[in-house]
Amino acid sequence: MKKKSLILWLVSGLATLTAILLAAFSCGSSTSNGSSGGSGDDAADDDDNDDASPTGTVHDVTVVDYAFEPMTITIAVGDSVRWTNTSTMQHHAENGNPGDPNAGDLFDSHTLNPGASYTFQFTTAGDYVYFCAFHPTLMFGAHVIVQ
Ligand SMILES: [Cu+2]
Repeated sequence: MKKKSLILWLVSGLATLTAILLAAFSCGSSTSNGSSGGSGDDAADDDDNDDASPTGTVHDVTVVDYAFEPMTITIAVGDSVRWTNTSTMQHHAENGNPGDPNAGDLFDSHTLNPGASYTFQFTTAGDYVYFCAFHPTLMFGAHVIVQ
C-alpha cells in the first residue's frame, strides 16, 4: 500500500513537473510565435503598402532623336510617366522651360543614356511643361497634363 501510493505520488509529481515544463516551453514558443507572427503581419503590411504605392497607370513617352513622343501626354492624378530613350544619344527630361531657374524642381531624369528610362509619378493635377537639357533648343515645350 505504502509503496503503491509512493509510486502514485512520484508519477503524479512527474506529471505535474512535465506539465509545468510543457507550459513553460509552450509559453516560450508561443511568445516567439507571437513575435514572428508580428513580423509576418509587418511583412503583410509592407506588401499592402507596396501594392498601394504604384497606384495608377504607367504611361510611356519615347525619347527619340530630338523629340519626345508624344509631345503632350494626358494622364490621371497618381499615374506615372516613363521616359525611355530609344535613340543612340543621351537625352534628358526635366520640368520647366530652358533657362527657367526652377527647372527640374519637380522631376529630373538626369542623364538618360540610350536604352535607359526614368519614371516619375504625378500626384498633383496640373500642366507640366518639360524639356531636354542636352537639346534645349530642339526638345522643349513638351507637356504632361495631369487631370
Ligand atoms: Cu535630348
